[in-house]
Amino acid sequence: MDELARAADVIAGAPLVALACHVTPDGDALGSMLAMHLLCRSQGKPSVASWPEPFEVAPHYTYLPGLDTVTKPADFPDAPAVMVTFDCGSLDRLNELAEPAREAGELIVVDHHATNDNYGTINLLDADAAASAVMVYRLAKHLGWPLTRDVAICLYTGIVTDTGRFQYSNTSPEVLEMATELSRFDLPIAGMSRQLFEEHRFAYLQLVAVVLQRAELDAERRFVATWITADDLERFGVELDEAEGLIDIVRRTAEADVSCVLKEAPEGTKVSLRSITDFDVSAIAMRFAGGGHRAAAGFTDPRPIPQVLADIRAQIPVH
Ligand SMILES: [Mn+2]
Repeated sequence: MDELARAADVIAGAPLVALACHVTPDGDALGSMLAMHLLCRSQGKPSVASWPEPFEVAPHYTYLPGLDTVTKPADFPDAPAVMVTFDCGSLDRLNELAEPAREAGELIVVDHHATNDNYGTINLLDADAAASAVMVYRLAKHLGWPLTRDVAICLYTGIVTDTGRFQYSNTSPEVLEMATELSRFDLPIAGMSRQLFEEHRFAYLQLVAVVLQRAELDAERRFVATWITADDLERFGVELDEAEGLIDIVRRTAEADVSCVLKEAPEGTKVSLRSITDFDVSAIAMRFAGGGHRAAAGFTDPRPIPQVLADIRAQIPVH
């Protein structure tokens, strides 16, 4: 039996399905997990859904259906019979929920990261899938579980965020056909787009001005980088996860092929990398115990920003 059929069998037979996604979840992590949570509920199947502390949702994602039914990580089952993880390339991205994952009877990994290390008992992986939400969509079809409008909102959020509004190279016929089907559920597309991609607090926009002003362009390497310190966040009254989309502004630099944003976080320096050529930024992220895709990757390093930036720069060849 293939992995999709095995996953569907295990989920269909589970008394309770414990769902989790990676720490500081993005639109695809939350969207794919909540879609499965709502699908379970629509089938009368008990499920819990959670992610590691900080147990918060970035302002872009607060409209997602199902957020009122999620479970704090402290209340997550210790040893679930069936657990499913979403958009999570390795166990360490689950922080405190990695322990229940290790203890789970069956661990189904639903993911599309090329760097996924196959940590499940069933690994539903497709590096060519545009989003983890695509994998959930396939799983729902295989289960024969009909979509609902709320499920469609969650799945659409996963694909529209991971394809950069259907603009990145992962925008395949499959994902566009999926969007077509989802759009039949009378989705609030304009409202979601505004909240996901357009809207920011004025304080954040002022922080962006400072951060762009200090950006460094290394013309020889075609590399652009900037950073946000804890002082910046305090000065402007901005939360770290509000700055998630900063890389999408920095990577617009015409003179750069590789772009980088570094953020000072309590656990160290959080790094986002993007590439618009064949240069594989996930290879850099892997050197620093991170992961991702060829075109988009990241990692966290305990050292301060200047040292981390110097090490990243050294990995990028001079043209
Ligand atoms: Mn994803």
